[in-house]
Amino acid sequence: AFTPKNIIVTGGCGFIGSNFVHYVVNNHPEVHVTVLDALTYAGNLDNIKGLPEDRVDFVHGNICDAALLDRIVPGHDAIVHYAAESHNDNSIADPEPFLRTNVEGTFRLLEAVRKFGIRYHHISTDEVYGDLALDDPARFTESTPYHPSSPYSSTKASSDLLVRAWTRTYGLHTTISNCSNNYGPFQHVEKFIPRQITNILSGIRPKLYGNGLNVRDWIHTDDHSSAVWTILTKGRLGETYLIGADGEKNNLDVLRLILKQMGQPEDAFDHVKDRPGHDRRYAIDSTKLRTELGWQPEHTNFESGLDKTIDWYANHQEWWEKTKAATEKRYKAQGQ
Ligand code: NAD
Ligand code: TDX
Repeated sequence: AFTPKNIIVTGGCGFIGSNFVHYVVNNHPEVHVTVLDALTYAGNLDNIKGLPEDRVDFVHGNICDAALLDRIVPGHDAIVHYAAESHNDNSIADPEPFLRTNVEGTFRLLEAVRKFGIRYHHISTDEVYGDLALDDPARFTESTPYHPSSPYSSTKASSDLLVRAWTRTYGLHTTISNCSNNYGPFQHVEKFIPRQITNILSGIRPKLYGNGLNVRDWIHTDDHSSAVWTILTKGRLGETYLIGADGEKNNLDVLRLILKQMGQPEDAFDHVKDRPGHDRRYAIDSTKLRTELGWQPEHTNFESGLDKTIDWYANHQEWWEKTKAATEKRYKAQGQ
């Protein structure tokens, strides 16, 4: 097994990256974390506030900055790469930053990994596989062909392919994980679940795209973190692992659950314009990760996980209200 002591977490001030930093601090006392984050609209330093100063350093910078990487990478034994432009709707409105951060940024990190010879774990998404029909019994596996639909998912697919090519050509020590939809604390209010919760808390009706029958495979972000840690330390080099917790649900059912848990009538929402190219269904088969590395999800009760997430947003109004109005303004301009 690989025993990292000093890791760089890119995007550690975003949703999933900051949850991973908390996870490492809480579960692996021997590890020091350097967070590298550009603090875009999606990054928030408060997400890692209060963590012990001797365990976590913060570097404010861009993963596309090769000179910065040359300065900070030496002395670390691994990079766990979360930083990305992550929102499909934004990628449809303005794809360019997705090319920069997701493709060029990954390229810069791979070049630094090549130069300094350290371990690299690449965080990716199930969206690289495109979508499945609602009535298809199939789920994605590590051998499903790449077939991305959106500007976002095509740049994530591109970055995965760079990792594979750099691994084969230059012999880099890498692993890749492709995870399904995450939920939990610190998720930006542009995303489906936090948007609807904070809409209700703000007196705005929730907004459902299209007929709401699209299926997402939900996993709690803490289970994503434990899976990434397992792959980083025990994964076979050069391999890809799919991460999922058998959490398929359609958007309408998730929204009805949010409404119910927040004491609203089940029809108290608006149907709005559908997302162009909207993927129908994602579903992950995580057999490889479970059988080869012995990983299991712990937070598999979606109703209780959702309940805690609703409480978190209700108790952290000051965390989200700064970005709420601007986010809703952007959606309104798109008819969503
Ligand atoms: P997020 O948008 O919440 O956070 C992204 C973070 O990256 C922010 O802190 C931002 O400031 C930082 N960042 C963006 N561009 C940067 C740059 N050029 N240089 C340095 N930092 C930069 O994203 P998230 O939802 O936490 O997703 C994290 C990763 O997980 C992404 O790679 C995403 O593709 C992947 N992923 C997300 C999900 C999901 O459900 N959200 C599922 C599977 C995979
Ligand atoms: O207001 C909304 N109404 C709505 O019906 C929003 C914001 C979304 N939706 C739908 C679209 C999707 O079918 O809800 C579903 C989930 O939407 P998002 O939260 O935008 O997530 P998704 O597009 O599925 O992508 C997410 O999971 C995979 C992350 O944002 C990606 O970063 C990750 O790769």
